[in-house]
Amino acid sequence: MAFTKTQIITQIEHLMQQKFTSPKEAFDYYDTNKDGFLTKNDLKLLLNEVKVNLLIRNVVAEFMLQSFDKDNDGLVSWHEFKAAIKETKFK
Ligand SMILES: [Ca+2]
Ligand SMILES: [Ca+2]
Repeated sequence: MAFTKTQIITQIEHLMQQKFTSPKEAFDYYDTNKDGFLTKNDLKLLLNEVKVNLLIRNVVAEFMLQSFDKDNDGLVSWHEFKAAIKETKFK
């Protein structure tokens, strides 16, 4: 199954507009342990909600982590998340 960063971001954007009022609210929701970072598992939770197939979820989570994680610490900070979402038209 093919997927691109744009397609995934678009899916996430739709989810957020339906479920959340702001990207920060979404970030806080998926940051389950409230340490200010999203782990790969947190991203998988998000991908579950945007109906990414279970078979590719792990691959997509890895892909998202790599494209969002600018400082390569293996975590997505609020700053990195915001920067990724900013590429969309989310308001
Ligand atoms: Ca966390
Ligand atoms: Ca990071």
